[in-house]
Amino acid sequence: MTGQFDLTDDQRAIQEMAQRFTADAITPHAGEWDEKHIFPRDTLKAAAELGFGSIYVSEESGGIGLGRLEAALIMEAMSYGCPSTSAFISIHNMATWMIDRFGDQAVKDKYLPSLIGMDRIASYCLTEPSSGSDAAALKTRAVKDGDHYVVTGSKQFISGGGENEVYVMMVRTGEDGPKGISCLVIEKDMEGVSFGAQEKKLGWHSQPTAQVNLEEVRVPVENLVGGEGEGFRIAMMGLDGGRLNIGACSLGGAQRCLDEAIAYTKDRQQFGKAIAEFQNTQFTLADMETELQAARALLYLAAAKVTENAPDKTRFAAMAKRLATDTGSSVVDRALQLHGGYGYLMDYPIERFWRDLRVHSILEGTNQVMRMIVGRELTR
Ligand code: FAD
Ligand code: 2MC
Repeated sequence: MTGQFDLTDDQRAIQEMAQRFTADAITPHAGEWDEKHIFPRDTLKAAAELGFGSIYVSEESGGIGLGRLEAALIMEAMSYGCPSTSAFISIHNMATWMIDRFGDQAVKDKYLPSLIGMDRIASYCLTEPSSGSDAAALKTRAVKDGDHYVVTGSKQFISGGGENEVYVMMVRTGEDGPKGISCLVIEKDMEGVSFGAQEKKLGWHSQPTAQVNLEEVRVPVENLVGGEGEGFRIAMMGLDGGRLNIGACSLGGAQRCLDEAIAYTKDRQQFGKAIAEFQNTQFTLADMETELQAARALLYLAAAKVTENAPDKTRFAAMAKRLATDTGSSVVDRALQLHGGYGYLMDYPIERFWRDLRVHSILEGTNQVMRMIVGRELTR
């Protein structure tokens, strides 16, 4: 019975590899990346050398062809050091997978080799200034002109905006609503592509976020991923996996803060004893551990469902993202409380995790949208 709920030897090996990479290449630097807003391009390249730029890209296309549970394990491990950097790698994986899964051979040949090695990095562009949660209302328009699309519009909050070379973008080629949306690969250097100023954010400081503007950008028709009108479904299928990864990033960050809180409360003395000896501390730690394990169990189950393409995969991914991100933030908040005033200082890592995890309840679909997906399916 327990075997069914345990990781396999291969999964443990992948997890350990990601944990080792994190301890060596991420954890020692994450505080500085946050404080100085450093985008660690060399570390991303090193992650790609382990296959982490193409985790669920097929082996046939040069990826490492793993499942979504393995991807979650890698994201969770890297978030133990830096949720912001881990989530950035997740977004690249989501966009790269969309090209591999839905693109024809020409678009795969054009982009996948450099994306797999993270020599070029991919952004995922769905959100617009006037369409966030209501993603199917997007307005960026692509009009066919011979063997090109001419694209005009604006994408808001794009992770990697201004830095990344490749933008996997949802654009309108047809009617209003989801059926008029297509998926196009647009390059940073194409004429008419420009970027807004870098956004100043509460967290996620190790990665850039900017508006992407398109002014009559001529994009070859061969850059279409999937057929015309299939872009919304492709975008949503990308997010089924992305949401698992964002949940996993919250789990990894929260686990780090739980471990920090255990060590701190065993060391810190008040009223003549370690604060870990107070029943309140032990009950708080017990709840943090229990809730984290419960969220992790749901997330791993949801990941297995996405790998298997189970009919209820989207609902499970939404439930897992909602629970893991809310639980993650709540665990980190309690870890901060257990550190007292020191938790509020940048001398300790907790406040960075508190800031980094906050956005996980908002992006890749707000947690209200996650409830909408689940509630709709339950009452359909
Ligand atoms: P809105 O949709 O305006 O929502 C505002 C509030 O209303 C929310 O609380 C929401 O839950 C609530 N709400 C809306 N509709 C409903 C409803 N029907 N029922 C109940 N409540 C509702 N997008 C990309 O495409 N690519 C990226 O790389 C990317 N990176 C991001 C990075 C950062 C740091 C941030 C902050 C955002 C990023 N986003 C990205 C955008 C993100 O996905 C959106 O912010 C998110 O989907 C919410 O959209 P919105 O901000 O327009 O909020
Ligand atoms: N897989 C496959 N198809 C899907 C799907 C999924 N997960 N979700 C929806 N579809 C299909 C759906 O079946 C329907 O097709 P059909 O009419 O043929 O049945 C079509 O897509 C339209 O779906 P809905 O009718 O559900 O569309 P609606 O407009 O009502 O809204 C909603 C769907 C709210 C779930 C979607 O707009 C959404 O997810 N909004 C949140 C936006 C979001 O997550 N943004 C994240 C941006 S990325 C980011 O933040 C990063 C940091 C990278």
